[in-house]
Amino acid sequence: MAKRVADLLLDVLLEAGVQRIYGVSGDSLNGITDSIRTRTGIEWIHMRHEEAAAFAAGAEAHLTGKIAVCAGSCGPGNLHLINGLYDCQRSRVPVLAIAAQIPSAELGSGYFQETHPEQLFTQCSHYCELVSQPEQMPRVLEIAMQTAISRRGVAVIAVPGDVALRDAVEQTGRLQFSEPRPSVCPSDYEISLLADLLNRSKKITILAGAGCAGAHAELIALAGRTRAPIVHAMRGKEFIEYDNPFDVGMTGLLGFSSGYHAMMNCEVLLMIGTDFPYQQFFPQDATIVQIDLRGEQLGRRSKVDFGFVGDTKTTLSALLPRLEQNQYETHLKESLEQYRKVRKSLDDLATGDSGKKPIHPQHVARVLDQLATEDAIFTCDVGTPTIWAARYLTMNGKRRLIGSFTHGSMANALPQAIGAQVSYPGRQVISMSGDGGLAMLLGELLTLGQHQLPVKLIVFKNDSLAFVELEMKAAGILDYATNLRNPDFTKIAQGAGLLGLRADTPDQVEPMIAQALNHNGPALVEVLVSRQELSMPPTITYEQAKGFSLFMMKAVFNGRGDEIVDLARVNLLR
Ligand SMILES: Cc1cc2nc3c(=O)[nH]c(=O)nc-3n(C[C@H](O)[C@H](O)[C@H](O)COP(=O)(O)OP(=O)(O)OC[C@H]3O[C@@H](n4cnc5c(N)ncnc54)[C@H](O)[C@@H]3O)c2cc1C
Ligand SMILES: Cc1ncc(C[n+]2csc(CCOP(=O)(O)OP(=O)(O)O)c2C)c(N)n1
Ligand SMILES: [Mg+2]
Repeated sequence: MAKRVADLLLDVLLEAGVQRIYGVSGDSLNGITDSIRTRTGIEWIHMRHEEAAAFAAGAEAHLTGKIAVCAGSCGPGNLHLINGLYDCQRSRVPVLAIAAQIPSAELGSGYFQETHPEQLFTQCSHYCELVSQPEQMPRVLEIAMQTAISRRGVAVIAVPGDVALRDAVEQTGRLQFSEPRPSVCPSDYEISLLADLLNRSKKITILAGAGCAGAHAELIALAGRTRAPIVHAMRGKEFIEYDNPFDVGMTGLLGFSSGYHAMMNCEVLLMIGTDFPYQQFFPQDATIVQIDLRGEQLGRRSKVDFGFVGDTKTTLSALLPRLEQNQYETHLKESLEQYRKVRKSLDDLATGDSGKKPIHPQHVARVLDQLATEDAIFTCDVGTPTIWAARYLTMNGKRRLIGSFTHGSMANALPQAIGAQVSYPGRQVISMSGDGGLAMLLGELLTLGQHQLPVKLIVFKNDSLAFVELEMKAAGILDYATNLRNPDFTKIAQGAGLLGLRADTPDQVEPMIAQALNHNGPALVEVLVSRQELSMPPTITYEQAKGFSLFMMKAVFNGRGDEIVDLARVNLLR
C-alpha cells in the first residue's frame, strides 16, 4: 500500500523520538489516528478535552526537555487546544500541535466546523502553517518541529483530513532535529566590566530564575564569592532552592519578606535567567544588572543599568575567575537571619491540632512534602495551591514542580499531572488541585481511570475561588461570585475508577495522604481546608492595608460579621 501523508508524518515523529500524541480524535484526524493504530513505538493518549491534551504535552516537554505532541480535530477540536498551547508557548516548552482542518476543497466556503487555524494559533506559536498539498510533507512538519525545538515554544501544523489521507510524494523524512545548545558568553570586555562592578560592591543580591537550570554549582559559587543572598523567582524554585546556603526565599506577592528585603536593601541587584514579572518588587535605587540568554528580555521588568546576553553556565564560568572574595558579610548574614525567622513563622502555620477544625492548607502541603518520594513530580493549580507549593514544597534537585506560572491559567494541575505520569510511569506524580480548578477540567479524572495513571490528586476543598476572594479583599472589594457549591469529590473519583478519600479533621490529613500515596493506582483525597487562610504578601502596601480595612467595614455594614470573626480566628488567633 502506498504511503499516505499521515504515515509520513508519523515516520518523522517516530524518527524524532516522539512516543505519544495527546488528543481527542475526530473525522479530520482519522488519517493520523489510523496510522498510529498500525504502529508500535507511538501511542495515542486519549484525553477528554483538547485543552488538557495541550497542558499534558506541555508538562511532558517541560520534564523531558524534548518536543511533545498534541492534536485536535478540525474547528472546535483544535480551538480547544488554544489555552493549553498558550501556556506551553509562554512557558517556553517545545510542543507541536497538529490542528486537523476541514476538507481542503471546502476551505473558504463557511463549511461545517470551518475555522482558520493559521490565524487562530499565530499568537500562541512561533510557527503556524497549513499543509494544503502532499508535496509540503514532510518539509512543513520538519520546519515546525525545528522551530519549536530551537525557539522553545509551540509550532502548529494545520492538516486537512483529506490531505492526510492522500498518497505521500516524498517517502522519507529528516532523521534528526538538532536542539541548539550553543555556549553564549558576553564579550571579554563585558565580563571585565561586570567583574569590576561586583568587585567594587558590598551589598549584592542575586535574583535567579529558571534560566539558571543546569548551573547550580556556578550560581552557588558566585553567591559565595560575592556574599550575596539568592532570591529566586517561582519558576526557578526547582533549580535553585536546594542545597543552597544562600537561599533567602522567593519575592513577590506570594514571597517571603526575607526575599523582598534582600532585594530592596541591596546596592547591586544581579538578575540571572529570570523574567520575574512584578515591577513593584524591584528596588528603586540599586544598580541593576541582568544576564539573560535572550537579549529581548533585558530591561523588560525594571530599569537595567547593565545588560548582558549569555547563558548562565557559560557566563558565570567566565566571570568567577575574575571575582575577588567580597569581605562584607553583614548583608548576607542579615538576609539569612531574616529568612530563618520567616521560615519558622511559616512553618509554625503548617500544623494541625488533633481533631480540631479547620484544616490549614499549609499543614496539608507540609504533610505532602514530608510523605512524597525523593523524585516526586508535583503540579499545582493556579489559585492558593500555587502559594502552598511555593512555600512548603522542598525541592532537592530530583523533584520537579510544574504550574501555569507564566500564563496563569486555572485547571492546569490535573492535565499536567497526566502528561507527567504518562512520561514517567515509575515516578510519583502529585497534583495539588483547587476545588475550582479540578471542577474546570473534571472530565480528566476519567483519563486517569481510562489509562490507569496512578496520579495522586490532593484537592484543597475550600468551597470557594479563594485566591480571587483574597484579591478582592486586598483591593477593598467585598467578595462576590466566588462561592462554590461543591459535590462530594470522593464519590466522583470512585465513579471514575479512582480511590476516593476525605480528610475532615487535621488528624486525618496524614493517614489519608499516606494511604493515597501508597495506593497502587489513581487516587483523590479531598481535604476540607479553611477558606479564609490569608497569604499575606511579604510587604503590605498602604493601598493593600487600606483595602483590607475597607473590606472589614463593608463586611460589617453588610451584616457579615461572622466572616470577619472567621478571618480573625483562622489568621490572627492561631
Ligand atoms: C497565582 C500566581 C502567583 C504568582 N506569584 C509569584 C510570586 O509571588 N513570586 C514569583 O516569583 N512568581 C510568582 N508567580 C510566577 C510568575 O508569574 C512568573 O512565572 C515567575 O516569577 C517567573 O519565574 P522565572 O523568572 O524563574 O522564569 P521565566 O519567566 O521562565 O524566566 C526565565 C528567564 O530565563 C531566561 N533563560 C532561559 N534559559 C536561560 C539560560 N540558559 N541562561 C540564561 N537565561 C536563560 C529566559 O529567556 C527568561 O527570561 C506567580 C504565578 C501565579 C500563577
Ligand atoms: C481559566 C481561568 N479562569 C479564571 C482565572 C482567575 N482565577 C485565578 S485563581 C482563581 C481561583 C481558583 O480557585 P480554586 O481552584 O478553587 O483554588 P483556590 O484559590 O480556591 O485554592 C480564579 C478564578 C484564571 N486564572 N484562569
Ligand atoms: Mg477553591
